[in-house]
Amino acid sequence: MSRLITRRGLLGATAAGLALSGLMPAWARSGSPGLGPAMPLLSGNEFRLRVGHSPFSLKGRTGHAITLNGVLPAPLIRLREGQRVRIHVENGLDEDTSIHWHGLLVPFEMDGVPGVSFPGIPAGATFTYDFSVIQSGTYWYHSHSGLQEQMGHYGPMIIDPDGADPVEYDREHVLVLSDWSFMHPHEIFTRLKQKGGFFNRQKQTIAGRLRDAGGMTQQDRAMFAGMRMDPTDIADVTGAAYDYLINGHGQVDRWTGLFSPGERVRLRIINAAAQTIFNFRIPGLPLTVVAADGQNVRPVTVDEFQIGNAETYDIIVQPDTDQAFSVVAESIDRSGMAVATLAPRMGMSAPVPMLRERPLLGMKDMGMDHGAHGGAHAHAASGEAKAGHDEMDMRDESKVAFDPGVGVDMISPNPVDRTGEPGIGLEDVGHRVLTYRDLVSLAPRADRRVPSRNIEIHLTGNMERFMWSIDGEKLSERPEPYRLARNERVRLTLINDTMMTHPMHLHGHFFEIVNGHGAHQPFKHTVMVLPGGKVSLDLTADAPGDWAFHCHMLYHMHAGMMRVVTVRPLDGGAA
Ligand SMILES: [Cu+2]
Repeated sequence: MSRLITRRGLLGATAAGLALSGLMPAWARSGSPGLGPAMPLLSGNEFRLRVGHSPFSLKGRTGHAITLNGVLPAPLIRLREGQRVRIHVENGLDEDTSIHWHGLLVPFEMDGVPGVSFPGIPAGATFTYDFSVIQSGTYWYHSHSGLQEQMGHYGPMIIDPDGADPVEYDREHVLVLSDWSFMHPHEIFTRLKQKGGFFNRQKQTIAGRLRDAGGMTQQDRAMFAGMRMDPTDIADVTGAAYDYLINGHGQVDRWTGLFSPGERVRLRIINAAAQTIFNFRIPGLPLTVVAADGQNVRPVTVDEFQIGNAETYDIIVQPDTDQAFSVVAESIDRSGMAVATLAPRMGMSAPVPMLRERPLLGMKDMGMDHGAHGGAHAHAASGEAKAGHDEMDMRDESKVAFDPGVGVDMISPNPVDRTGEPGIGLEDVGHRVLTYRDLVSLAPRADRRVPSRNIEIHLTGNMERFMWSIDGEKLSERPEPYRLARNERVRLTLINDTMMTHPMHLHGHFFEIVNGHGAHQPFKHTVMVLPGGKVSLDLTADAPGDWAFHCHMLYHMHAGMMRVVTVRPLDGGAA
């Protein structure tokens, strides 16, 4: 404890009070009044972060965490648009570490990806990140070394706008969603390599499939069996291995955010999970989305949204009654959930909904388009949509420009744009669910050029062998980088040739999701590509350097689902 006090004392925080709360940063402690001037955080032009080992306790059990300044999640960093910041990161581990500032537009040498943009921070060394802050919004930061992120190496970052904030609010909270396991991440990875579906305890047995009256047709079942796939393979690490956290708290030791009835409360929601996509809702409260990935959007009100790894949403809720509400972040496969409480006072609680019925994958997730009402999912599949499955080639090599090896078990025969869909399992939940097509940028973009070319990029894998790649090649095979000319306007079309949702992240840039909103296409740093689907992204390659482009599922990235995007020349203007 004395070490914690000393360290925090150096940071200028109110040391004694904090030390008693152990591993939680003050903003994440159970019972937060919200972010305010008195809340300890890291801000200003210069501060330190120390990466180290800490114990982490949950449900009476203690595990081993990798933390920054001794807390999980890591300290809240709050900066202001237009400022410059120097952040000294000291590596107290006995292995390399790094920090990547997720969504921040920084010179590539400050981006923090070992082997791509800098060498990493060796054990015992200190690296100073030094950059100007040229944007505002809700972001986060995390390790880009090995599997450290899974063990707690992640934290939130807020950048206040230089001018007026278009979003009005009376109070704000940060909600960091994450997944925690007492199993070491290397062991999780080993198990996944042994069998892709290792953690799927929801597998349908053959008997169960036959009994499942609302389930799949005979042909659907044959398709899945033929491809050695399981329609319940929605997530590869599940509640069997995970506890799901909000601000470092599990379901039992629940985090509470306070409000006064009638206030406009801004919630800054960050999915910092290693391998979990969440469905987020607050039963009883409409959610007005005002920003996505830190970028302001026209307010849109929904009842639920799916949030992929590394995405952030800012929402406004306005509870006007003297009651508590449950904040629910359900894992996409519904094997578990994180729960927090919004309440006027401490000690209040609200009912927590049951986990909903698990979703099943269907033919559309295999990249088969059945038209507008073709029974996209096994739930809804009916006899009408089955003709022709048997003849469908699920691995037609003529559809791709690369040589698909053993690492590619499927090539989507007919991938469709799924940006108008709410995400796996949310098609029929009976209330409003956000889709990417609902996102409209508040400000129009400056670059009105039409993309001069389209780069087609296939997200590929072999689910059973837990092999993941891009265009059939793993990063370790040293594939050619994608080369963009500086200031080029280009379209990337991502095609998902797998049956999992991949949250794809490009460093150093915001791309726009091509969603029909013209100059107001939403800016994003991370986009979920639905199974068997495709999405087009427009991009102005205005950041020279070498940038990581990868799936933000930690174990997919670790398995090789990552590439380098090179923007040249480094000096001068247009190429
Ligand atoms: Cu992935």
